[in-house]
Amino acid sequence: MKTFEPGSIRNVGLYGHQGSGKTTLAEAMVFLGKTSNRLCSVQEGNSNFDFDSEEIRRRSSMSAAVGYAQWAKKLINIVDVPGDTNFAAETVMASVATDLGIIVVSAVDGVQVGTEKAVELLSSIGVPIMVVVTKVDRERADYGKIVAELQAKFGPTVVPMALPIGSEAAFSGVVDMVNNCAWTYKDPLVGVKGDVPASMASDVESAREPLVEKLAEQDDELMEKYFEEGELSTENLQRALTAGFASGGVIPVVPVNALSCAGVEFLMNIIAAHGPSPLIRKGFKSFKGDNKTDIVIDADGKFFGYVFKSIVDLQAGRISVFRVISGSVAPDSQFVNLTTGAKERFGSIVKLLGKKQEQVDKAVTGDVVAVVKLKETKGGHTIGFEDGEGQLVMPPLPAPCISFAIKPKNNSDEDKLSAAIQKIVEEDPGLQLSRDEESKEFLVSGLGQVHVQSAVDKLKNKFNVDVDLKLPRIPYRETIRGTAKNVEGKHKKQSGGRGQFGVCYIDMLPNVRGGGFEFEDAIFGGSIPKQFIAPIKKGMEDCMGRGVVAGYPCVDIKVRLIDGKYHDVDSDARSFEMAGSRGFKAGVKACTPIILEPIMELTIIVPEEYQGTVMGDISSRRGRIMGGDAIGGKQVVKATVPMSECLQYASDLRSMTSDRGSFSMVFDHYEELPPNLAEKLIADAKIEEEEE
Ligand SMILES: Nc1nc2c(ncn2[C@@H]2O[C@H](COP(=O)(O)OP(=O)(O)O)[C@@H](O)[C@H]2O)c(=O)[nH]1
Ligand SMILES: [Mg+2]
Repeated sequence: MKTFEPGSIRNVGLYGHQGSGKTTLAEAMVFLGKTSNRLCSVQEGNSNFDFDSEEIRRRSSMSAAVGYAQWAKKLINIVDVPGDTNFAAETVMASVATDLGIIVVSAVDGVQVGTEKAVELLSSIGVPIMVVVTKVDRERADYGKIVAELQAKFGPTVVPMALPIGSEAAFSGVVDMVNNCAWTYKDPLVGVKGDVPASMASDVESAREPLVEKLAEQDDELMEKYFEEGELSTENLQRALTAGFASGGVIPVVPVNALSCAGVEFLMNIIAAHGPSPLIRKGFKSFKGDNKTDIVIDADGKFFGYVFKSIVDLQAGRISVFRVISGSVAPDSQFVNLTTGAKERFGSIVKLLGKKQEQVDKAVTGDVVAVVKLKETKGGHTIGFEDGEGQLVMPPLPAPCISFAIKPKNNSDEDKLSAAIQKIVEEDPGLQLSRDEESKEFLVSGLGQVHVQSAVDKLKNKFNVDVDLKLPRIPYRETIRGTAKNVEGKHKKQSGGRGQFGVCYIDMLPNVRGGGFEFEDAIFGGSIPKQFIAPIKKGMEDCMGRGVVAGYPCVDIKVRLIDGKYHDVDSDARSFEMAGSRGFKAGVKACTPIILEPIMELTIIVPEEYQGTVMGDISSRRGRIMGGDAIGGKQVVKATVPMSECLQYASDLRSMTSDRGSFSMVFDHYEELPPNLAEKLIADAKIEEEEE
C-alpha cells in the first residue's frame, strides 16, 4: 500500500448510540474505498469491524475496531466505537484516533443517551464533530424531526448541509447544499451527480439560508461579503466548510442509507475534501511527573505514539494498535515503551481492517497502524524514544462501578480461567480484575451488569471456561458519626514462656468524606517506644480494610494516639499491631458506626409520554431527580439512585418504555444508608460470621 502524506490523512471515529448504524456505515466506507472486496454486514455476522466471536454472537460491537479506505487521493482511517455505555472505556481510548467525530444518529430513534455521551466526550476534548443520520430509508424515518432534536439538544451550530431526496422506502439520494447539486442512487453504489430536483426547490431554499449564514460566520471577510451580496460563491462556501470543521464552528448534518451505501460516497467526499488533517489536531498533552506540556506535532520530529487498543488474537497473538502522534516510524525497528520503560523490538508495521493486516513501508504522523507480538506494550501505553516527551495525557476512563465474583464451575479450570480473564481484561480497559484475598475468588469489575456478563460469555464461548457468577457485592463502606476519647486497645497474653503485651489509648473522630484514614501520633514523653507506633498504625489499617460492624472497608476516620503501655520483655511489634486493631474496633463501636452506600448518577432519555412513569419509578427506588430538559419530543431526566436499587435498571427501563428509552449510569458519591437498611445489613453480616 502506498504511503500517504500526513496532510492527506483523515482520522474519523464513528460514535453514537448502540444500534444507530455505526458499524454498518464503517462497512460501507471500507467497501466503497475497496479495502474490503465485499459489502459485509453486522446482521450476517461477517463484519470486518465486529470480528470477535462474542460480537458476532450478539450482532453488536463490544470493542473499538479500526479500518481504512482510500478515497479521493486521501487515506480515511476509521475507528468504529461501541455505542453501548457498558463499553464506554473503549470510546474514550478511541478518541485518540479521532480528528473528526462522526456522530451517527438513527432517523427513526433520534437523539439517545449514546448520542449525548458521545457529543459530551468529543466536545470535552475539543474534537470537531459532524452528524450522519442513518436509516432514512426505514419506515417512520423523519430527517427534519431529527435535525430539530439535534438543534434543541446541541444548539444552532448544528446545520443540515444535505437533504434527503425522498423518504422511507423512496429515499433515493441527497441534495448537497454547499455545491448546489444532487446525488441520486439508482444503483446504490454509484451516485449520479445532477441538478437539485425541481420539486425540492423551496425546501432547499429555506434549508440553505441558515447553512450559508453559519458558514459565513466562520470568517469575518465572508460575513461582510454575505451581508453585501446576500449570497456566497461555491468556492467560498467550501472554504468556510473546511474552516468550520477545523474550528468546530459548524456541525454539519447529512443523511445516508448505510445499509445500501446510498449517500455514503457523498459523505466520504466531504470528509476527504473538508475534514481536518492530523497536522492540525489540537490538545494533545504529555506528562512527566506533575508537569504537563503541549505536544508540538511535527511530521519530521521524533517518533511519539499512543497504543489505544490491544487485540489479543488466539492465533496471531497480541496486536497493538497505535496512533502516530508525531514523527514517523519504520518497520524492523524498536521503540521505548514510555509507560513501563521497556525497549520493544518489532518487525512489520501493518494497517488493519478489523484484524486483517496489510504491511506498510512507513507510518507517518497521524496514521493509525499496528504491530504484532510486542512483549509488554498494551493498550494505554505511550511509545516513543527514551528522551521522549513523557506519557500522553488521556481523558479519564469511566470507573468500574460493579463487581462480581467468578469461580470456575470445574475446579481444574483455575489456571485456564486466570490466563483467559487476563486476556479479556487486556482487550477492554473498562474491566478490572482483582482477587478477593479472603475468598480467593476473582473479582471482575466493570461499568455495568451487561459489561461483566459479556466478559463471562467470552470466557465460555471463546476460551471454553465455564464460570459461576456470584451476585455483585455492593461496595458499601463503614464509617463513624460520633467521637470517642481515651479508648483502650489492649493485647495481653502473659501465661507461661515469653508473653505478648501492648496497650494503646486513642481518640477517634470522623474525617471529611473522601478524607480517608488519618493517624496522628500525639504521644509525648515516650509511654511506648517509637518503634511500636508504626505497628499500631498497621494494625488499624488492616482492621479498616476488613471492616468492623458489617465486613465492609472503613473510610474517613481520624485517630489520635494519645497514650500506651509496654513491657520490657513481652512487648513486640505483633503485640502492638493487635493492640492497634483492638483499639480501632472498640473506637468504631463507641463512635456510632454508620454504613455508606454508593449512589449512581443516571441520565435517562425517553419519549415524553414516559416521563411520568420513569420519574415515579426513580422515587420508588429511593432516587432523587436532579434535573432534566426537553429535546424535541423527548425528555432528558437526570437522577441519583442508590446502586443497590438499580442493578437491573437496563431491563426495567426496557419494559417501562417498550424499549424506547435509553440511559447511562456512573458512580457519583457515597451517602449514609438509612438506619433500617443498615441494621439489616449488619444483622446479615453477623449471621455470616456465625456460620463461618
Ligand atoms: N435500513 C437500514 N438499516 C440500517 C442502517 N444502518 C444500520 N442499519 C441496521 O441497524 C442495525 C444496527 O446496525 P449496526 O451497524 O450494528 O449499529 P451500531 O451498533 O451503531 O454499530 C443493523 O441491523 C443494521 O443492518 C440504514 O441506514 N438503513
Ligand atoms: Mg457497532
